[in-house]
Amino acid sequence: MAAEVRQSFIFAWDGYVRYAWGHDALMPLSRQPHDWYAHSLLMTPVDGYDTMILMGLKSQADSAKNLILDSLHFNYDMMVSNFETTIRIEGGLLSGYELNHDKRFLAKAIDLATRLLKAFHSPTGMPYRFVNLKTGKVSGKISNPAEIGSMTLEYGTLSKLTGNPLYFQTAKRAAMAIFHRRSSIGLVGSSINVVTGKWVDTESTIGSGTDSYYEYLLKGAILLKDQDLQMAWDSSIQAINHYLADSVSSGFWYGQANMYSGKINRENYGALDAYFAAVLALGGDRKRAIALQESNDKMWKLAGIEPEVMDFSNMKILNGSYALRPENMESCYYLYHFTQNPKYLRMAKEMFKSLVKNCRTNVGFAAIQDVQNMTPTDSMESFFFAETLKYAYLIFEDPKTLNFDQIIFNTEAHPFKRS
Ligand code: DMJ
Repeated sequence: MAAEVRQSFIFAWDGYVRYAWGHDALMPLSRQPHDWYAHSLLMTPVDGYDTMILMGLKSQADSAKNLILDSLHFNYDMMVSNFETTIRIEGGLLSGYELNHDKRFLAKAIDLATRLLKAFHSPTGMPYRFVNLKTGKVSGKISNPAEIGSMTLEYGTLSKLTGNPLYFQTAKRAAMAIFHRRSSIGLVGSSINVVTGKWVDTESTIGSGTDSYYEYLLKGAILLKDQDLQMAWDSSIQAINHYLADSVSSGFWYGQANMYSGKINRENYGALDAYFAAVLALGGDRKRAIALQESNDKMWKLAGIEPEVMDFSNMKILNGSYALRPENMESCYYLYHFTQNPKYLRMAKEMFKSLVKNCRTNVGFAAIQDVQNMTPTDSMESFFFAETLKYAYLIFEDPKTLNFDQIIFNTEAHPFKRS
């Protein structure tokens, strides 16, 4: 299975090389390149580089490295997403540096971080959503916990590597600004104004828009041995399990509740939420992690591939798209690591086989518009290279390939050293 996953990576990367070289991504149906902004930030090579190293793909890794070092520049007058650029590009450069030791990766990571830090210049310390890489101009004052609180791993690592504490302090202040605005029952909302610090949407969720905020409280506490992040995680997980956990006839899930009353108002769950089994396992709650992974598996099998959103009270699909997301595979990997139960190998195998069957095109892998009829759509996100194929590979490969206990993955599956 590991060889099969590796072969799929080579196949998808060859498609990128042939039709989208130098661009952010390949559109796998039209065979056209896709860029997020006016200038490419090399999303696919930067995101995929550490997966190539872990898979032992030397020639691919060498050519991706040369492309990155020659052509990745940041002095562009363009607005970029602070969150996406941090988790994909900053994260990829830092893990690339830690694996490859070429100082030019670190120099690029410092250059990028210096530009992105301007996003944090708000009255609350919470970053605006967008920042101009050249001018430092910002926009997007209505943001969410994930986009605000998911930078401690990248900036903590950068502070460690450079000896400059400013990066970590800035990222931690933003994450703690969310935590300090939790309600009296310990929940956070899903949308907030970074200028006033007032909540705009008071629905609480572990899912889209909040997901990596929680993930980074726990992982930040572990990677950076930070007691404030540990305290914030300990307090948050209690509230999450008290108010958002929902056991119904279809299984154990997490729903959405009002952050002030704790009353469940929606029972939605989807591909993004599946990360939480991994986080529970990493946090030592094996019982809930196992139960949630059973639900994740059920969700995957509902239509043959998991949907973006479903209602777990009646198991009806509400949004049938599948963006080649990694979270379910990621949780399989964590559960297998912690339990060594071969059932997670079988789960992952089934997921990977159905992904190949339904998403493989002539030049790569395509997202699905609706898993209820498996119509493909013209997108192959860089996280497919960074995360989905990496987790799938690591489940089946010799665990010595990457010592789990010595690293922490950022939310884009870039491993950072725990030293
Ligand atoms: C990735 O960019 C990251 O995992 C992020 O935290 C959530 N969305 C995608 C993958 O689904």
